[in-house]
Amino acid sequence: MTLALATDIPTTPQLLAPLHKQLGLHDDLALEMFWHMLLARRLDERMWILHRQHEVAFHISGIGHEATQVAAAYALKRGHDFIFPYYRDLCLTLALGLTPRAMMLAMYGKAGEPMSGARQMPAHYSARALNIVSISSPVATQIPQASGMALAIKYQNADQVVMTCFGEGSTAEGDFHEGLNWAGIFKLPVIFLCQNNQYAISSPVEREMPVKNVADRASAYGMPGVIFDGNDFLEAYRALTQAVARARRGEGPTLLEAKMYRLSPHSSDDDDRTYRSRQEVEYWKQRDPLLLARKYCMENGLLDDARLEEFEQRARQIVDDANEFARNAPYPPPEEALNGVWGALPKI
Ligand SMILES: Cc1ncc(C[n+]2csc(CCOP(=O)(O)OP(=O)(O)O)c2C)c(N)n1
Ligand SMILES: [Mg+2]
Repeated sequence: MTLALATDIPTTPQLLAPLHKQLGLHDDLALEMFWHMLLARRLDERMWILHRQHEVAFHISGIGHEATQVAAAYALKRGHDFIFPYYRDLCLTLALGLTPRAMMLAMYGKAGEPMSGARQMPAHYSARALNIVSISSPVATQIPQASGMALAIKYQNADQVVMTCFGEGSTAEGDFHEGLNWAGIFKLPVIFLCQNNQYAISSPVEREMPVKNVADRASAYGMPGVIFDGNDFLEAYRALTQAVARARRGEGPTLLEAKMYRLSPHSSDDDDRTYRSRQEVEYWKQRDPLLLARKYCMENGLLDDARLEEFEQRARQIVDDANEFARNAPYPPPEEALNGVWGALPKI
């Protein structure tokens, strides 16, 4: 009898099914999640390039947030549940069904932009048919709105849930505390998803709050606070599906805190070299959620080099198409500027 070397003995994780299967995701769904992360990244990168080429005026990026966002999209019932997103939710809203053409039309401020008729800034994602509710630019305003929607759902005995997203800096706003307080008192079916990317523009997290974790605040509002690795799309999916299930069972709200890192500057108007070192950014690039998801898919036989190349080419075609479409679209006629603002133009 030959004794197996210690290194030949399968470890416990190897004996178990791959994590995506443990979480109830079949291979195609896990790969589809990776695909949305990849497409979101390539679209986001193109937006940066367009800004640097002076083609568009402004970009605010979701690079580094893709794992948590794709997990959020897959944890919800699309077109049924309600989402109150924030400006970094490119991957979330894309995975929920907002099109790259719509996003590019918003970048260029062109006619036909379906979210606001090109009146809002880019990244103010919304889609009535997908129950993605329009955001306002003041941070955290979406939080009490989400609680209000959840109260309406509870009142009507519907089985929908509500999710809202925000950064950790926004948890210093009164709106955050009021929104969570209400949700806690009335045990509302709402998930508060904090995407803690460690900065609020140039302020590091230690200057934003006196506690270590946003999740620590949950107990003040009578709800669980759950921390997870926001760079890992499957750990994110685990946390999100649990919170969604809890809300759907009528057990009330959850405050989720996804720990991650903002890999890009705050926006196209920000130079992050003035407040954080390149070494720090390089360190976090090792935890880039897209790279981690790619590694997982490769190691678990969901993806190979040929399929990855196919995905890259498809993403490039979709991004090129959206870009050309928006570049060639006309601007809205000036006389439409006040449509949807005034019931009837005031007589002057
Ligand atoms: C009420 C309000 N105050 C300030 C701003 C300016 N502002 C826009 S984004 C931002 C940072 C928010 O940081 P965080 O909530 O952590 O989100 P992140 O941008 O890091 O994703 C600030 C201060 C704003 N839009 N609204
Ligand atoms: Mg932040």
